Amino acid sequence: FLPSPKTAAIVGCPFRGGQPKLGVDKGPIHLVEAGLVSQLEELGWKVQFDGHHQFESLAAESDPPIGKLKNPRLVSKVCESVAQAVGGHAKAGQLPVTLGGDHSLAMGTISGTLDAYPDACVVWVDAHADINTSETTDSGNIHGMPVSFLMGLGEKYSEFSWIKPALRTDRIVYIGLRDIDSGEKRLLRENGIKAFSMHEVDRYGIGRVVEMALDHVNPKRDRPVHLSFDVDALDPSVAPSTGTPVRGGLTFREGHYICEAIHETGLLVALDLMEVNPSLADAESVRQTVAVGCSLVRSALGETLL
Ligand code: Z70
Ligand code: MN
Ligand code: MN
Ligand code: MN
Repeated sequence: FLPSPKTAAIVGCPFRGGQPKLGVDKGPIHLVEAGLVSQLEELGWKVQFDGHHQFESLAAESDPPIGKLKNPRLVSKVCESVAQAVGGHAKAGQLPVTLGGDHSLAMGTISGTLDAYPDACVVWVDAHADINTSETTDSGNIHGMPVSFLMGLGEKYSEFSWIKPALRTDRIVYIGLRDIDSGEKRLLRENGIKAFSMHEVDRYGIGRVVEMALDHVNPKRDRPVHLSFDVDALDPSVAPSTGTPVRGGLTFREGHYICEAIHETGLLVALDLMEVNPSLADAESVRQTVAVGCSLVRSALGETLL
């Protein structure tokens, strides 16, 4: 799908409004400062990076909760601007690499991808399903809800009316789940959404899981793929600096294998790397998490072991 020379556009999104913890807005800055741009250039990519996006001007004067939704106007406006950025890069034939920031940003990134590639499918790698609706959420944190907004599940709010419910329930597949709220389990079941939890990773191994995941969303291997990778999919021993670490996660190799296998399809058109929080855990854990983040992006963009 991408013309040569292959160009990646780094979309740095220092944003934390979809959840309460400080520091996740610093994730993209650390990933770029660790040398991500030159690492991708060494893989042969042209890399466009015109600085991190600035969202301050989008802050609403007052942003009280709407129902249970926290920071709704800010999250909506930020995601709308991210959708414009990602969609614009994708339509220009570039591969947007969005660095978060919290995972509410995926409302923007996936909207942008589907605007440029309406038949795209999504591989969502995460400990969490992020499919709560405004009705099912306990936390009110919108980073736990982007998938439901993209699908048009749950109550509609005029503040989010820019979002087209463009994501079909059969065009997303999850890998790595292990911390799902009961309302989310029901939404997954009732909508027939395919998910490979850590149980399936244990049972089948990551190789067969990725193959089955792609068989579900992309049986003929002809649809563009958007990979949305929440770093908390990895085990906390591998990626400790994230807001909601959950034990029993993907190993270093399992995480990288997913990225490598999706690169091998030749179908990747957009990538998100989300929820790196350099304010959580000690300096060595931060260094390790940022390094793993860069390494996952390199794998998705073609770095091989041999
Ligand atoms: C919970 C919620 C979540 C990330 C936490 C947690 C969601 N299901 N996502 N950390 N990355 O609040 O809706
Ligand atoms: Mn840009
Ligand atoms: Mn997530
Ligand atoms: Mn998560």
